[in-house]
Amino acid sequence: MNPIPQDKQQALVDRLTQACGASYSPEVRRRYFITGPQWAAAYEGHALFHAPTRSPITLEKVIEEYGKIGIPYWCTHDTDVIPTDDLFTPKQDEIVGRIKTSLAKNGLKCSMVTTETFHHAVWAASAAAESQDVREYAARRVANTVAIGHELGAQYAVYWPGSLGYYVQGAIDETQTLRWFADGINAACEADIEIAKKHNRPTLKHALEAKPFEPQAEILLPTSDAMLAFIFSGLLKHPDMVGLNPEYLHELMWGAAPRASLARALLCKKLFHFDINDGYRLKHDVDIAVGLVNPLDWLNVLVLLRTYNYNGPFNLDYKPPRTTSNYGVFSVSFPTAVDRFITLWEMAGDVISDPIIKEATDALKSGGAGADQKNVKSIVEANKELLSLHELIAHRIFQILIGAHRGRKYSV
Ligand code: GCO
Ligand code: MN
Ligand code: MN
Repeated sequence: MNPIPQDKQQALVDRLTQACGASYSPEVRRRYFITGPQWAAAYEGHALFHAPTRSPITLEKVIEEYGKIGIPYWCTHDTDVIPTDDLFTPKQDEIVGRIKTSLAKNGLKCSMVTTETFHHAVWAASAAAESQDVREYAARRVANTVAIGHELGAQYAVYWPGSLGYYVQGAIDETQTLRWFADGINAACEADIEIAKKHNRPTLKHALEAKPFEPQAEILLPTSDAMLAFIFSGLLKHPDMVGLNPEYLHELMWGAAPRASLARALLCKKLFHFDINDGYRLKHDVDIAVGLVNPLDWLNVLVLLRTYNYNGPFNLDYKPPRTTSNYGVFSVSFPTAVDRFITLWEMAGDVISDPIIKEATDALKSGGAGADQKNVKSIVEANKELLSLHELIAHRIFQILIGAHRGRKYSV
């Protein structure tokens, strides 16, 4: 094998990406409510045990490349684009101005803004820390993010309270910390009501995001279900403004069926926003791109969301692997993630309209004939043969996933 010269490597990656085929045009991609985070494209490959493998890129570059791919919406943490020390200063306005120009130039819209409350030293004891100074600063920060959101035309604000928890038990009172956290969300909603009035815009949808394991050792709101309980706890002044931003992998991480988590959020009318990615159960937050680990599960998730007309954003919250280059982030990572999502979304439509699945599902709902309701044995007998349809439906969904429903099989 001949080593590949460095100046020929991008061309090779491009040729093989092209050879994969089955990609969608930017126009087609723009029909979906797909959002691209600043932090995902700008992720440099660093982690606790990992040095960066990619070089820094500007917000202008991210927005421009998303535009070329056909990702119609962009979202950001406040400090992804505005250094912490520049917040609340004229530099902030200057940067927000640059974002506006860049979005307009590349035909993108800002969908969502989120406050970084996990990275900076000020959040060492979380945004709901004992210190009133920290909590007041947190309230100013979320209000500032809401203001930036309105300025940029966003519809959503997301909160990932990753540092709401502890390493050692006993030092904090969980009930008190959760009350303080509620004060922060209340401050964001109250600020939103005022700012929205000034801008003559609807208020934002405020979406809480749970992650079970990191970065604290113990997390106070580890799952979407915990957050539902929090929303309905009576601590929030505007519970109608607050919902969820579940992340596929965060539900999978603790061992849940993400589809069932989403179903519970849908039932409560709290599925506002959805972070899409992939990974493994009971591992750390590997943030792999959608469909690369669990495509069958993903197909089923999208069947649920299509069935119940979810119309919020699908946010590409994943981390391009450290082995992908700066060039690869936009030539391979993002376009292929978007295309897998679109394919799975359209396949979910195939599942919903599949005549075999439809007939089997209807038959199951009709139930078997002739049961004597007072006789348990008779109820079992009446439904016994029908129930084999459960497994047949699962097989049919697999067939749709791999194209076997269109006659794909191997000649052996
Ligand atoms: C993660 C989290 C974050 C949040 C983001 C939004 O995987 O670490 O999901 O990426 O989505 O902080 O607030
Ligand atoms: Mn996320
Ligand atoms: Mn994650």
